[in-house]
Amino acid sequence: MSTDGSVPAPALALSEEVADALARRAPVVALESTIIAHGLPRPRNLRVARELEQIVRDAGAVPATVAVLDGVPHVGLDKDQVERVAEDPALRKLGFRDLAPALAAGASGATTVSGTAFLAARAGIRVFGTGGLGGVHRGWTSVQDESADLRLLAATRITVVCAGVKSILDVPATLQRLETLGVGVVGYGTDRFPGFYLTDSGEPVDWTVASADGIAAVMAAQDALGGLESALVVANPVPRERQLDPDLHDRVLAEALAAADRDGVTGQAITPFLLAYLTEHTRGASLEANLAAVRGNVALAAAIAVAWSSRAA
Ligand code: PSU
Ligand code: MN
Repeated sequence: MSTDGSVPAPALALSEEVADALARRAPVVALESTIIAHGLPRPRNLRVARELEQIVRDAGAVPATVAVLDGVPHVGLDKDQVERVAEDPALRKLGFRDLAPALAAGASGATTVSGTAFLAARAGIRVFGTGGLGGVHRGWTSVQDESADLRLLAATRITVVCAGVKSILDVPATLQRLETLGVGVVGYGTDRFPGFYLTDSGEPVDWTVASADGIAAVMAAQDALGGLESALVVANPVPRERQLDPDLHDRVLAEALAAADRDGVTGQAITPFLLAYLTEHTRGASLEANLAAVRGNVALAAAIAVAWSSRAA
């Protein structure tokens, strides 16, 4: 503690290549770690973590996977650290509000969309690629479970590329909340809001943008307008030939929700529970659709980061 009683801001540990890229204003893409640690089955998750970083590199950008390790917030992980995130069963799930207690306790955890978006923006990263956002859970009127992702994106100037919100959620209610919170939503090459495992959630989206340059233009307009430091959600559908069969989706999701209810699964555990249930009971088909969505999102995030950095040049 300094003499005036204030505590110095905890330093973000940037990987060397991320620090270097940010200093050169070269393209950087933030990646979350919860999807690796809690959203995908082992050992596939480690291969996916590496593959996502490679997709970013192949597009000419630098990957910045975010996690908290031994009380230190990391933006950009080395090989061993990526391995630890994928393999350490003790890693917690850290949303934005969990960061301070985790830092103070010297704890380790994977960051959700809210935790990742916060730390990435702190580091000066503008583009983030993920799977599906958290949102309003079904049955909200009795449990009031709304992901902290929404509140954080209302207050953080970052562009999040996702395949919509996870279809395990109440999608129309989540879209309403994004509207209330002032979070911009654009469909990438579509006027339909994607449904994570599904190409179309059944809901429309008001704005359609057709290129990475077009997204960068929206980001520049956000900055020129000023005002609330809200995010931009780029909703990028999984290709139709890679989506989960919609009938299978609806049937197994209904079973999953009933199982969660029966087992009393709530709070932070519910999202990983439902994702794992779907993977098991679709014999891996939901996992393949999930991965196809994430790969596409990360590739698009990298293209946007490249377009954004060439605008700044
Ligand atoms: N998208 C995926 N898999 C995931 C998640 C998103 O494809 O595991 C994670 C994200 O980290 C998101 C979190 O922030 O689920 C939301 O959890 P909750 O509903 O507890 O806020
Ligand atoms: Mn929740």
